Amino acid sequence: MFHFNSIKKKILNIIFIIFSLNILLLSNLSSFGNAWDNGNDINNPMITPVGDMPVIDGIKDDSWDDANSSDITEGTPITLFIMIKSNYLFILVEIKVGNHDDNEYLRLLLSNSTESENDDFYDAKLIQNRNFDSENRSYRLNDQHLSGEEYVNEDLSNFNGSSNINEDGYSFYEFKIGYSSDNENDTLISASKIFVIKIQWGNSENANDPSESTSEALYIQIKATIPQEDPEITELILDMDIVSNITFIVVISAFAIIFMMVYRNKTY
Ligand SMILES: [Ca+2]
Ligand SMILES: [Ca+2]
Repeated sequence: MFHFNSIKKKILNIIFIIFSLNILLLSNLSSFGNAWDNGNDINNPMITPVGDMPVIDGIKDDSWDDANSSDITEGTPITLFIMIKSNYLFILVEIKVGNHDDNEYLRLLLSNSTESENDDFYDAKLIQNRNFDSENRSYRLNDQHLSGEEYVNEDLSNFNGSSNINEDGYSFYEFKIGYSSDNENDTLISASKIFVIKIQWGNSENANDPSESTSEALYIQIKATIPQEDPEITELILDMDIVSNITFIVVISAFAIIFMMVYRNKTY
């Protein structure tokens, strides 16, 4: 009896250690890298509210007051604001550090779905600065797509953007992205859609000290009511949801009835 209790105690100790290690591992994973504090989970995406139409000038004006936001709190402090207006997705990224390389850039990476492997971020929008920390600053915009492991420029552009530095020395990147695009390489945006974005920022190869950081995945959902080009598609998706729910209930009920009939047959 004593021997059995001792084995039981050892097994319980091992289970306790495995359980504790799992909790440690999970808490480390959740704080790893450039993680967002909002919208970091596919089941809890960041919702895009309807805001006012902002001027694309790299300045965070009052039109951003109704936007939803998410923060990267470890490493470089960054806040991303998001909203929609008139079939455009607006994103503003604030990098809260005082010193900026003359060649600082910010690239928005977009997946066309909820998939978030590196290859899934096929579409990208780049704002590349020149002389950023001086009076003569300028920037260029490039709509891009992934080719191998690099983002290459496209002839067609489906966004407008701008960058600027405010009185605190923080840099701002402001994007205006159209829902639809003539370029098959671009992410298409539509009502109810959940998709993933990442941001990538750094100093270009021409910089004195080249660097690049990439955020964790940020799940966003276009959820406000927006006039759709083809409303029948949305209605069909909703109907299919109801149909699949009803089918599920019918199948489960059928199994329950069959099970009860077999059970009764066996008992009589
Ligand atoms: Ca602005
Ligand atoms: Ca593109």
